[in-house]
Amino acid sequence: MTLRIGVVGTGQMGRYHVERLAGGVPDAEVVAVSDVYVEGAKQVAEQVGARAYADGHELVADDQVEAVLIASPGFTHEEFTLACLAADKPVLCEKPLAPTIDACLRVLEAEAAKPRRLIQVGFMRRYDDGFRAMKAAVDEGGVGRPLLLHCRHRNPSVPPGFTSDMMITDSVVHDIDVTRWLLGQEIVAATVFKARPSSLAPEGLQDPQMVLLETADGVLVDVESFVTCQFGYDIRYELVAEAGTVALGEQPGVQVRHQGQHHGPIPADYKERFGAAYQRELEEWVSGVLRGEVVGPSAWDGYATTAVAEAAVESLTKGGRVAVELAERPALYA
Ligand code: ISE
Repeated sequence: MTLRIGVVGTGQMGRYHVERLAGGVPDAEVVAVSDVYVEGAKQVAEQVGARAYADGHELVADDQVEAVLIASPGFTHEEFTLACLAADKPVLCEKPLAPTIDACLRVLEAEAAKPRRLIQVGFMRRYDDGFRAMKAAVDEGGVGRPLLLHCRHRNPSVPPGFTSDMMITDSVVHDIDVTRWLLGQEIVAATVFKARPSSLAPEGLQDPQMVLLETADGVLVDVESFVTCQFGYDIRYELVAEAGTVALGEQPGVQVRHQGQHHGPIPADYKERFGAAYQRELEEWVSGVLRGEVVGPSAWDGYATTAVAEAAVESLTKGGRVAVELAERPALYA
């Protein structure tokens, strides 16, 4: 059985997903793509033998499309997820679910009225072997109750136009989701501290930032977001618990010791570091939809992450600690 998929957005992430879906995800077929830059959509469509649309709503309405992957800009995610809900079509929406709390709540309200979940949000770290092993170690309980979580989220560089706010809404959102997923708790406050900006960062970019998150049970999480670190894509976590620690990424890849030196690889970017996670995310989404279920990160996870990100941006902008107050969790996401 094959799942016929439409991909909205043929920019960098959309093309990345189309290549994976068409090139190696079992039981997946890309039958349509869309982009407001329709020439770009046509190029991608021709490569995989799909139809091309300028309007994502026409793609969602296409009766050959059974499921949708949204990889268009974040400000369009609300309209396209709502269109998929109206058409009763399962949808994998790249993060963020939507850029604002209000937009996320509108999507939640629409999905909560459905008999089953249709939305999955693209928090792909949950599909990474390292993060899954980290969660297994925490859940096994041998190290005791978590107390602190140290996160290092470093990019070597960012594209032109990347803003200080985007360091949170585009980058730190992954650490916010991992924190909620790893610890099984909501985040109740965010405080952002500004370091001395790197002289190698674009003019005006507040880089690095330290984001301090507080969870409902009192675990403190510090996230270093440094998006112009130059040396590579460096993701490192250390969870500190009552009787031990669980660490990830301290020495990525194979370490070579030779002639009194040791060295190892550092990924160049997030696609290299999380390529296998993106692959598993797509494989598990497709197989789940073919079984009639959507079990990955939910619209609630997308909403809660956007709520924390909004609080962090407010702290970045105005200073101080900003509390996070979530709406009541609908039964659909119990
Ligand atoms: C990018 O969009 C990602 O999703 C990467 O995981 C993150 O590290 C990067 O900072 C974002 O720009």
